[in-house]
This record gives sequence, C-alpha cells and structure tokens, in this order.
Amino acid sequence: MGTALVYHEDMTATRLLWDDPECEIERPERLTAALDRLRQRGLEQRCLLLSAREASEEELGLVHRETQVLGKEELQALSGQFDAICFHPSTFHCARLAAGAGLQLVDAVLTGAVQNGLALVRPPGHHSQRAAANGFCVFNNVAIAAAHAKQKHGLHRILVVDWDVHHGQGIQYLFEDDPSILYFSWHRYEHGRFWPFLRESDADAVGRGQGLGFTVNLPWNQVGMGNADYVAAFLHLLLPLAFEFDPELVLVSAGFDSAIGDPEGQMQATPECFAHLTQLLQVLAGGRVCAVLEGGYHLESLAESVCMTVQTLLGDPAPPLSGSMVPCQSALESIQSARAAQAPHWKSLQLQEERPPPLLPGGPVCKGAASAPSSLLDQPCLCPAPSVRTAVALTAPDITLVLPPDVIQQEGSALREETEAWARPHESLAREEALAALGKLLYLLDGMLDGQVNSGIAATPASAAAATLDVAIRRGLSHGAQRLLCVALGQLDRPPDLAHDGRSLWLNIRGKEAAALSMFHVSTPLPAMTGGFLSCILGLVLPLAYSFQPDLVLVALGPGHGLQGRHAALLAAMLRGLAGGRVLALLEEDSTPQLAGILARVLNGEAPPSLGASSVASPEDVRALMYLRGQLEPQWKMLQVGAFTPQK
Ligand code: Q9C
Ligand code: ZN
Repeated sequence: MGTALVYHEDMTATRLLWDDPECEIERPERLTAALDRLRQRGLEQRCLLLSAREASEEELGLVHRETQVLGKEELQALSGQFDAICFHPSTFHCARLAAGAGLQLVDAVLTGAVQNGLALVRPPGHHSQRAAANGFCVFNNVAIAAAHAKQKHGLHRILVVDWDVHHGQGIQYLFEDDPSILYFSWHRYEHGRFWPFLRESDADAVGRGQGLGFTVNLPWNQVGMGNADYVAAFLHLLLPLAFEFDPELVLVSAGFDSAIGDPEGQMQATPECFAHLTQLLQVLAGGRVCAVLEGGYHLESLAESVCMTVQTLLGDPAPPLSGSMVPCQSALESIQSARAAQAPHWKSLQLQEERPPPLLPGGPVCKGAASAPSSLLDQPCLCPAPSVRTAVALTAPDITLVLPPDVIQQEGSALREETEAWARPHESLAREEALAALGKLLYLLDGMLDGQVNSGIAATPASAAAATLDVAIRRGLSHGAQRLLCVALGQLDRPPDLAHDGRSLWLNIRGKEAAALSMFHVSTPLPAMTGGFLSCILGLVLPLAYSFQPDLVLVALGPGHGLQGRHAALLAAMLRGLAGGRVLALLEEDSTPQLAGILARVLNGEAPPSLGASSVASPEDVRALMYLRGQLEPQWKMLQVGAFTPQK
C-alpha cells in the first residue's frame, strides 16, 4: 500500500542567529543530509512524497494553549524564557509545518492512502508542553498527531514509541491521565543526572488516574547502550505491553540521537538497529506506523538511520545486526525495574513477575560511549538486495489468486539426478509427488543461498515433511549457510544424525513438554491461546533467534502443527527480522491457499493482520517459558529479563 514521505524545504529555514553551544547542533543540515541520503539510496523515489502543510490554529489548539506569532526583536529575549530554545523569525512557520506534516501523515495512513510513512521535520516536538517550548521543540508534533487521530478519526488506542535518546516529557505530561494513549520512552537518564533532569523520567512514573500504566519509562542509567539492549527492551518490555494494548495506530517519536556517534546520546546502536525496531513495530496495528523525526545530531548516523527506517517501512528486510547480542547489566536492571513498575497494570507481565528474580552480577558492564567509527557508518549495504524478494514454489495453482503481483511463482526445479541423490536416504521421499516437491524446494533454496531470492515458501506432502526438512537443513548448511535456525511446528523430530556442531539451532514447538536437550535442541509446547503464543514468540523464540544470529531461517509447519493462520503470519513476520529476511517457510501440500497466501505476503514485507485483544498466557505456558529461560539463559543472553540467573 506504500510509504509516505512528508517534507517541506521551508523547514530548513530556522537556524541559530547567535552563539549558543547548546542549540547549535539542531541545524538545517539535519534535514538535507537525511533527504540527500534517501535520494542516493533510491528510497525517496519509492515513497509517496507529500509536501507538508501548516497546522491550523485549531489543530495546534488540540494540545497547546497559546500560539501567538511574535516580533523578531523579542526572539532572543523570549528564547531565554525557555530551556534549550533559540527562536528564529521563521521558527513559527517551520513549527507549524512540522506539526502539519505529522497531521498529513496520520491522515494519509488512516484514510488508507498509504500503509505507513515518515515525516522529516524541524523543529522537533516531544519536549514541547502545553504552554512552553523546550529542548529545541516548539509544538509537540507527535502529541498533536495523536490528539488529531482521536478527534478526527475516532481512534481509541494509540501507541506512541519514543526512541529518541531524550525523555519526551512533553508527551508524558500531555497524556499522563489518558488511557487511550500508551506512551513508551527510553532515554539517557544516568540516575537523573542527564537533561532534562526530571524525577518523573524514571521507571516509577507510570501515569495517573485513568492513565495508570499508560506511561512507560525506560531510563538508561549508563551511556553505551547498543543493539542488544534496544532489542531486549522491545522484546521484554515494550512489545508485551503493546500487544496487550492492541493499538489501532503506532506513532513513533523517531529521534536518532539514540544511534551511534551522536554527541547527545553517546549510545552505540548501529543504524541497522532502527530497521529492526521499525520491523518489530510493524507487526502492531495492522502495520499502520507513522514516524516523525525528533532529534539526531550526528549527520552521518542520522542519515543512515533514517534510510534504515524508511527502507523497512517500504517492506525491505532488515539487515542483520552487527556485534554480539548480549545486553549489558545496566540495561537489564533498567528493563527489570520498568517491568516491575508496570506489572500491576499489565496482565502480560504479572505471571512472570510472581517470583521477582534475584539480581546477580555477571553480565558485561557497559562499554562506555563510543565515537562513530566511520567504517561502521559509510559501509555500503553489505548484502545487495536480491532481485526477487519472495518466491513461492507450490503445487496448487489456485494460489495465484491470493498473491500480490511482485511475489514470483517459481517454475524451476533442481536437476532430477541431484534431487534423487538428496532423497535417497529417505524412504518417504521415494514417491513421485514428494520428489517433485523436493526438486522445487531445492531450486528455491539455492536461489536464496545464491542471493537471487530473499524469502520463499515451499510445500511437501505431509508424509514427507520430516525428510524434506532434513534435506533442506543439510543442503542449507552445505551450500553456504553458516548458522541455520530451524523453527519446526508439529510432529517433526530433529534429524537424528544432524551434527551437534553449533551450526544449527533446532526449536520445536509442539505437544506439552518443555525441554532443552542441548542449547541447540529445544522443545516448547504450542500455547493454545494468543497470550501464550505471544509470550512464546517474544520471550523465547525471538530471544533465542537474536542470540544465535542465523544467516538462514527455516520455519516448517509440519503434521498437526495446530497453528492458526494469524499466528503463523505473526511468527513469519517476526522471524523475518533474522538472517536479513532470508526465511524459507515449508508447508504441507494440503495447507489452505489462504495460509500460503498470507505467509507469502508477510514474507514479502506486508504487515500481518492484527491479533486483536489477546488472552493471557496460561500458567502452564508461563511455567514452560520460565523453565526454558532458566535452562537456556546462561548460553543465550537475549533471554535474560532483568539480571536473572537461575538458582541451583
Ligand atoms: N548536554 C531533542 O533531541 N540540551 N532535543 C541538553 C545536554 C538539550 C534535545 C544538554 C537537548 C534537547 C529533540
Ligand atoms: Zn533527543
């Protein structure tokens, strides 16, 4: 359905007119650098370009008390009345465009003109309050957009994700008693010693009145937070709450001062991390995501991170994350204290918090601030985009009816002799149908391993599912995959003579038993209800997968898998964050065309349908999860929720 890019050149007009070291980083070049890079990458050309309009007095009035235009003589004097604000004669025009851009983006998404989008704006908005400019922010662009989505579009649940490195206290104040807006912010805090030095930026500020539990603060008490810390915060804190909240729209206060190299944030997350954060948000609200620029002061890091965000909004798979995926001790403590503060208000956290895990030392301590190594930032994309994003190799011809036009129906098959050689050890692959299906799968897999195809779907007769999967794993490992993650649902056993060399991670979701036969061989029950399924994905599957960092993912829906279509779509959408989206789904031949169709669309970058209000995980499901976490956490560090080590 497309991605909107909202912009207006006039927003480069506002600039610093006198010396002020605090304000000088918020420069016009922020916008031009981001836009130039989007053009260079061919991303701007793929978006629907919308020219920003000014917000009206009435629209500004949704959030602000007075919005008068002032004479320029008073600008400097007026600036002095606020914290970290420097006005320019064009400031009011720019600020009205910035607020208008957010409104246009929300209108474009909620009228269905586009699926999602980004507004590239200055000045930023999230520090701005009802009657006070603050922290470079004049009007609160995202807050106005949220109020407008409620008032003009009748929405009841809006999630605001503030990944800027500063606390958006303006948004918090405006909505602290409003349960229709769930506000999440992580921010550099350093126990209150970082700007804006507010007690209410801490994790125990959770909203008030009707809005209790709808303010979620995750204060970072050290600098140097990186990819593992950010992804862990999403998996273990934001996403459980977000799924339970079930938003109709996601607004992102998209500041990139939380990226590596930024002088304000001093954090270490690489630009690719924003592709992952974006992709993780796209599974919510039917993919209706509106991102609005906030901070971001390292031009190179900003431009690159903006590209990662837009590319992901366009549906491209996220590039793999670099660096070891081990959250640091301080991040885990912050996540743990935010979970503890929110637990009284969210069912998805309650069962798991029954026994507060002891905080034990052991994880890595934070790395400290890093300057952006230019090598990290100006690397061209490591993996050239495959010419085909998704290919489908199925036998049922009626599948074409439900496929989007850019999903390729694969005709080819591997050579007959080669297919037979791979099939030979397996009796179940002797039948002609099984052999034909295997030939198609091998051809598809080779296309993926050669980099021509990014993701795909293949089918097999149910009786040959285990053998076909076995062949796919071996073929993948012998033809270029270094680490292969296999998520197998239903009656599929780990191939008995698959080497235990750490190159494959086998995760079976079925039956009743939770078991970790080794760190590379895990079984977990398939939860019956949505709540349990979500905690299985967020609490086990994705942390394992992000820790393992596979370069190929196989997801097999085997005999008796029992997975609902929308759950399968969510699983596929989230696994797509691994291995640069190199995901092969294996289905049974008699799966419905609807299931194949929805998986094809999701693997191709469409948002999965939203799950709706979810049930709670059953006590058995939680017990299984806690057991496996205890067993596996020492090896797979992304499983850690808080600095928890099981007691012997
Ligand atoms: N060295 C935004 O990112 N100065 N505003 C803090 C600490 C104010 C940031 C000084 C920073 C405002 C939108
Ligand atoms: Zn900021």
